[in-house]
Amino acid sequence: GSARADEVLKVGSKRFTESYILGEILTQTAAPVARSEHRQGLGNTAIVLSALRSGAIDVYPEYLGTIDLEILKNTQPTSLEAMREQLRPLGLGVGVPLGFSNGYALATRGDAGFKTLSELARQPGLTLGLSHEFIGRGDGWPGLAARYGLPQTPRGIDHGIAYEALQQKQVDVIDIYSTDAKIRQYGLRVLDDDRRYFPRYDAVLLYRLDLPQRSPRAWRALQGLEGRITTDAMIAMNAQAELEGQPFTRIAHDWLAGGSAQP
Ligand code: PBE
Repeated sequence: GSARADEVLKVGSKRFTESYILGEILTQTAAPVARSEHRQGLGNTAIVLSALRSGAIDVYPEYLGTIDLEILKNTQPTSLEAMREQLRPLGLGVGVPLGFSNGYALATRGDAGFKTLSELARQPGLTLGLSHEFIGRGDGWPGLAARYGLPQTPRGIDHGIAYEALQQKQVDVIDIYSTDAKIRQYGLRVLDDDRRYFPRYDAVLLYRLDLPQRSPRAWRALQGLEGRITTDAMIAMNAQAELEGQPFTRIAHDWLAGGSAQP
């Protein structure tokens, strides 16, 4: 629109609903001060990360546990300061916590009859339908199965159809993202991580360290998002996309319009 021509911001996102919405929020936030564009739904973590490292994008929304255990391959939860040290040689920075977290968990239909991940170890006949990325990740299935002694062999399933497959009893357990709108919609039971396997997945910005100098006004605009998105607001935006079919651009626009009116 009326963007100033001298600054550029290339935003990326991963291929799931929330990432598209957050990518739009970043893009629209910088639009008054930069030529900002959104490279939407580029792929999984590895693909979006390589786009960031190559300079195809400047920034994307990521999650602390993902940076720690998947990107940096740490085997123990690491402090934010230590993650910064590890990211610096890659030319990357992490910051601007957005205000909510979106973690992994496993869930069943509401009437399945158990409450904890430990109980899954005694249910070898259950069918697990887990998203492809989760099955392969260091913070995903292999470590989870080891921690809880889970005997099942999971089936790979696209997260976009997981809730429907669970509802239709094609599978008995799925991995969920804690801000998914369909958890409540379908009345699912999110299993308690009683052995504390999963880390925190606070939403943050992962960015190229050259961005703040190269596009300072765009960067300042993005910094203004710190702490602004509550868990409830994120779930509501995910619901607008997944349950109401609203376009990501409008969801982001509406949140920015309402968000800036709030104290
Ligand atoms: N998630 C849930 C994260 C990890 C936990 C899908 C939001 C991600 O890496 O995208």
